[in-house]
Amino acid sequence: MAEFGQPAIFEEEVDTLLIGGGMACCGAAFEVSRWVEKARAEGKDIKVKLVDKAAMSRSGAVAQGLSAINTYMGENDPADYVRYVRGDLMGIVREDLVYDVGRHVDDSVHNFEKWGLPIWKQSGDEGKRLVDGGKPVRSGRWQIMINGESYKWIVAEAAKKALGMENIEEHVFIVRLITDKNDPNRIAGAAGFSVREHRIYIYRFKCCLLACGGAVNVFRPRSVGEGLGRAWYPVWNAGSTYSMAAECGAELTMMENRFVPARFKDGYGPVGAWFLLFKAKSMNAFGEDYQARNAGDLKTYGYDAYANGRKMGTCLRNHLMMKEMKEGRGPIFIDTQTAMAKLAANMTPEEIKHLEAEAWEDFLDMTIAQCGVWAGENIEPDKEMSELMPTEPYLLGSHAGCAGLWVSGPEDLPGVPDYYHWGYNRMATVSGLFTAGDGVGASGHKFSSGSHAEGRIAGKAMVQYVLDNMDHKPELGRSVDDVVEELYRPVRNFLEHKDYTTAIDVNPHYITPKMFQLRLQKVMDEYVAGVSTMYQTNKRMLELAERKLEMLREDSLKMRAKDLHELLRAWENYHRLITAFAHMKHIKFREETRYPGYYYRSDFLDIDDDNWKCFVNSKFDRETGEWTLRKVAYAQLIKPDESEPEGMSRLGSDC
Ligand code: SFD
Ligand code: AMP
Repeated sequence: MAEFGQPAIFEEEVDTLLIGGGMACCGAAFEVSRWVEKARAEGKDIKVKLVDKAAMSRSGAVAQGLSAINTYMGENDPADYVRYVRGDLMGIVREDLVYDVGRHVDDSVHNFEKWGLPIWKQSGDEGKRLVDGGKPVRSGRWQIMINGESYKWIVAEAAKKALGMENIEEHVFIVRLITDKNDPNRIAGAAGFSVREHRIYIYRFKCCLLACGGAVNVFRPRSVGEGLGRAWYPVWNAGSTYSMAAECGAELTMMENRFVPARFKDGYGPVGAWFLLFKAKSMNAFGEDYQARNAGDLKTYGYDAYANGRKMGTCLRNHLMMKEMKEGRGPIFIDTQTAMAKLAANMTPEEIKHLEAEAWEDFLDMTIAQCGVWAGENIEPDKEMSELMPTEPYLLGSHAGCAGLWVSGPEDLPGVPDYYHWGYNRMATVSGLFTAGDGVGASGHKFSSGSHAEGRIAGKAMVQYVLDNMDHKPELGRSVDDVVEELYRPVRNFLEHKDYTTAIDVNPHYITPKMFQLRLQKVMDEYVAGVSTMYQTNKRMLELAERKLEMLREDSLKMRAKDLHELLRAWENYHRLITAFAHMKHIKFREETRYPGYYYRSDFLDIDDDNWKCFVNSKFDRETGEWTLRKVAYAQLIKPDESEPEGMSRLGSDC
């Protein structure tokens, strides 16, 4: 029987492996199964497997549910969606990828409804599905409201049915991708371990989908003590996508980008429904409209959008809020009670009761802790305002951010430059390595629905890859012994040295995963534009960060694992470290402040379109530890709208 320190080894060969069980992988599972069935009918057998570090029904960012689907086209043109995403992300996005999501996303949403997700309908259309012309309740131009506590459960159930539980391995954490023995630029396998039993899993495959979400807890969070598990994005998204891709040589893009959401303070409750549906206003400590007050500030950045009455992108909204806080006019409040009173003005008592229930349900559906804060602090949203706060930074590619992998796009769009398309759709620069959702860079604002749709896009392309490479036999570029040795190093560190001291956590021979994480977060927070410097950094600070991160990388070999839980934490933190490196290197390379309100290069405070209206891509060499960065030209595929004033294409967040 396997025991701690001597795990059982399970080896398996499949045609394609889906790594992760979130929105993207659920989409891929659903789509792959359709094409596998078709291939089977033609006499070709394709074996698919999915591995998730958690239980799929409640894994990933949608674990707690959501209250809105933020990307649904409906009556909108995908070209306008591209304009919106481009504006929100300050002008630099892969418009081919964004358009591709826009034209496919609605089919995913229609399927969610078919599988049982309740989608709010306008009065008169209750019970009428979207596909049958039912009109959704829109909170914004792109967002629709749902009763989404069980959203993930519903989407996962469809994925499980499509794949079959015998092809799904839950509670397996993938640590490493392995390239092919005969071609270092081709993917051949992945290695991970069970977080429940003493087992190591080694998979060989022709291609894989790496969709392990974004990166949380890279920065010191605002939460402290027992609250440490509280963050806005899911703490179990540990940067696995970016680090595993980087370590097998895949090119990353826009890793300087991050998302700093404005959230209800301490509970991290999202603001979308409150601003868009309930039409709440935010204000400074003195009840002033700080957005109007600071509008002139946008002009100094070269942005006169707000002055012209257009709505601005997410980071600029943050900028106005941060300026207010820096200059001592905080805290920022969101006026929930006035918003509710206005909505209730013409309502019956019964309708008002329903409105109050919706106000709570918004958070009960997706961020339960916010209700805990309200209850704990005696805040009733219809009677009292709540504080808003910009959170610690997160790295992600699917929400209002665009960090991720550089991938090949669709081939059928006009005007797409060659360097946007070199292979299968959503394939990275390493052959056979695909990604989706938070994994795809330079293409944000997909949200839950777009991530599912993108998983489907990747899934379809992956089946084609398998069919085109039917005779290929993957061979691992490393021996299984070598991989096992590496994965269980933290366990060995513990077993070899645990008796050296009497206090289990204090030992000169090892570092606990928790200590490692705190060290990483301190460096990132204090030098790489975290909350403690109000999101500011400069070249010198970044140089110091690099030195400290380099030392942390040396010490990563000393991480200990006293049980399987710590083994998981050790590798999650290693993934965070490599992700942190990428973020720091990219911020250092881009000598401008492209995203005021997300971070500031205080030595280059301007937005410098002449030199930096381009992508930044990077590659990591695992052997030497070297990062190589380069600029890649941005191509505008969708022309600015005639209604957009000149220079506005990079701006308008027309929600
Ligand atoms: O309110 C490994 N999101 C919202 N999307 C919407 O459409 N509407 C909203 O209302 C949104 N809001 C929101 C959102 C997220 C959160 C946390 C909150 C509120 C509180 C965003 C979406 O959820 C997000 O865009 C998608 O979920 C992204 O999909 P994907 O597939 O890229 O990531 P995932 O779902 O987190 O899944 C990751 C999976 O990987 C697994 N995993 N498995 C094996 N080995 C490893 N090493 C692994 N590492 C991770 C995970 O278990 C998971 O299955 S609002 O704020 O706007
Ligand atoms: P959030 O709840 O902040 O994650 O936002 C959900 C959706 O609403 C996203 O599409 C946001 O871009 C959008 N959104 C949130 N707040 C605002 C706002 N004040 N103005 C315009 N759009 C917003």
